[in-house]
Amino acid sequence: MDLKRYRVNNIQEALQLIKKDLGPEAVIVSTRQVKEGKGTFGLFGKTVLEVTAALDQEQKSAPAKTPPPTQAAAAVAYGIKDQETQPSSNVVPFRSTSTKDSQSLILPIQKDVQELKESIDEIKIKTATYGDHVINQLKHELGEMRHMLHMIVSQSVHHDDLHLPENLMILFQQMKFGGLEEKFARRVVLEAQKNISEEDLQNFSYVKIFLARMLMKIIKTTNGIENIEQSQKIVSLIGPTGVGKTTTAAKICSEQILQYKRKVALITVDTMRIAAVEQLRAYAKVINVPLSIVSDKVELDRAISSYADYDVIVIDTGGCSQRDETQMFELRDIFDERGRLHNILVLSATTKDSDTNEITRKFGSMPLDSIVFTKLDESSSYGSIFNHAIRFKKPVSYLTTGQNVPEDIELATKERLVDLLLHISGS
Ligand SMILES: Nc1nc2c(ncn2[C@@H]2O[C@H](COP(=O)(O)OP(=O)(O)OP(=O)(O)O)[C@@H](O)[C@H]2O)c(=O)[nH]1
Ligand SMILES: [Mg+2]
Repeated sequence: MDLKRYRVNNIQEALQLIKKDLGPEAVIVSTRQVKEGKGTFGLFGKTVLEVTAALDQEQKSAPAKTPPPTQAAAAVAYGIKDQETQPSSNVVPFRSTSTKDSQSLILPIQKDVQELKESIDEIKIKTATYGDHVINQLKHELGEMRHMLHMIVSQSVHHDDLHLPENLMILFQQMKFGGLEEKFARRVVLEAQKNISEEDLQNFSYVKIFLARMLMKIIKTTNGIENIEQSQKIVSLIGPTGVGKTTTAAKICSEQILQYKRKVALITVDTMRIAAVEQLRAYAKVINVPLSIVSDKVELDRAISSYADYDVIVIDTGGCSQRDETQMFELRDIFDERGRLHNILVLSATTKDSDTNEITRKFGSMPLDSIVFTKLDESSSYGSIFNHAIRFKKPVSYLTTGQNVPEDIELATKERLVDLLLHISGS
């Protein structure tokens, strides 16, 4: 067995040298990367490839003999036979022996195995350190959870004026954690306590369904824009910036076309921002509806008149900060109209209650016919929808649940809204 070791820059280089030195029947028995050079402990040396190749003496003397399958496969895999001959300048003398002793073949493999073991040990040490880090993180999070639990328990202790049977107390807590304001949650459970018998109060499902029915009476919905009685439905989407007015306008248009086969037109009063107009133009093209761009009430009236033979007109507006008096004045000038226009206030389910209240109060200076809650997919607490419904008594028309047009919109139904708070379908 002839065995040679080479230090080369790449495998192609090795193949050329092996072919030149040992011939086309040689096989590669091992490869590994090693540091070469003057750096301390070889740390800063260049990394080169160390390739060990072997040629069986019998093969050398009888070149026509087919190598064993594995060697043949290796030879093909490394393409030794296909390489051009090059001068063997990078040969590292190893051991050239003609003995049949297979030790010479085993030795480099043993060395490789040893190195592999060392690498694994190194990885084990690193993993152990990483494990510690993860465990510490988990411990920290566990500590935080314990703290939160403590807060929850101590909060419930503050309800010592609230003497509720266990099932009602659980549902009271659930509604509160779902974002329903405490005073509303209290009112609901106390009313339920008065109306449910002692026996039924022991039945959790019964109590839950009872509360669901109560909440369904509180919240109002419009069945999308089907509540609009006029033969031509004209809806305008108004609201603060970035809540999803334009996306929702496109979704409503699609719903009207696909589900009701109605003739739909789009109008935008967002003339200031080129990008916003382009966004709506792109939607109009995809949905295949005409689009008019208007800047004031006169132009809006003209555009509406031009769509006299359309079943539905959807009007998109530019985002308006409730604190910007000038913007609010301009919007009011156009949409402060009862009867003909159905104004939909678009609110994001991710906006905190206090902001939603302020927004609704400011936009409420115009007639608001319904509310759309967007971005339900980005929220985990839906009690604010009920807080809003209880506080402002405005019906909800649609819910949107993602960015996809037209898919991510649904009619707001009482069942769905109550389910968001009480998780009835999941129980
Ligand atoms: N996750 C999620 N994103 C939404 C939803 N509705 C709209 N968006 C995204 O919210 C962003 C703003 O949506 P727009 O429709 O442009 O909002 P807008 O109210 O018209 O914004 P302005 O005209 O700038 O005031 C976009 O990235 C939308 O894809 C929804 O239901 N869920
Ligand atoms: Mg917009």
